[in-house]
Amino acid sequence: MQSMEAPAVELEYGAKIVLAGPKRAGKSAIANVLAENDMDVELAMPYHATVGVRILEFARLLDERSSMEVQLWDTSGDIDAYVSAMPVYMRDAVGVILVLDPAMKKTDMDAWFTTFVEDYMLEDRQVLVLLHMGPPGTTLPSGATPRSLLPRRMAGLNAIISTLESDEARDDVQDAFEDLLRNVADVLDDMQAEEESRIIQSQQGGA
Ligand SMILES: Nc1nc2c(ncn2[C@@H]2O[C@H](COP(=O)(O)OP(=O)(O)OP(=O)(O)O)[C@@H](O)[C@H]2O)c(=O)[nH]1
Ligand SMILES: [Mg+2]
Repeated sequence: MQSMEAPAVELEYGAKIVLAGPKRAGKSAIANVLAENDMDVELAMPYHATVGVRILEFARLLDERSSMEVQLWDTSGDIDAYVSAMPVYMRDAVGVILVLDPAMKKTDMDAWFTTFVEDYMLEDRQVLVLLHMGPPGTTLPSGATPRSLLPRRMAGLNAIISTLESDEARDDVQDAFEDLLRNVADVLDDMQAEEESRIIQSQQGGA
């Protein structure tokens, strides 16, 4: 049956977003939640290391007039095994979700940031950090915040302490993801505006 009031989406963005972080960090579990966009994802699944990369495609509404076709690249945390494939994973990526263990050393967090953000010259607003607690039992120092857990140069990034254990916790992950997508849409707008002004300048230069 056709709805009389189909939402009038005027703007459709497309974006490649890469999920990166160590083995067993929870990337694939998070990817499943984001792609399904519902609460019924099976969590108690046995761990299966991702081989290479798994690509999930889905659409998300950003606001009442724009939507985004998301291509989510759920990469293997075994970066030593796939080091030669990394440029392919990152090519044309406009957003990165770093899934890190909040208990890992700050220097290790920093290395993930270098490899997936700095080396590809992404801006802070193109990054979301999930300090992922994963299964129950993980404990953090009392009063820990993303700011206190992250190394200094990552302290200004959008970051949350995440788990998929409750509806509320999953909602927080979804909200943070949607904030990332809106930031990515802004970046795509800026890139297009730059491209347009470059074309205008080159036309004026050629006149
Ligand atoms: N209970 C529970 N289990 C989780 C949560 N997040 C991840 N897991 C489980 O932790 C294990 C590892 O998670 P994965 O998502 O497979 O880890 P990954 O980062 O994709 O690992 P690689 O593919 O090897 O890089 C899996 O068994 C998940 O089901 C969570 O919030 N709660
Ligand atoms: Mg995986």
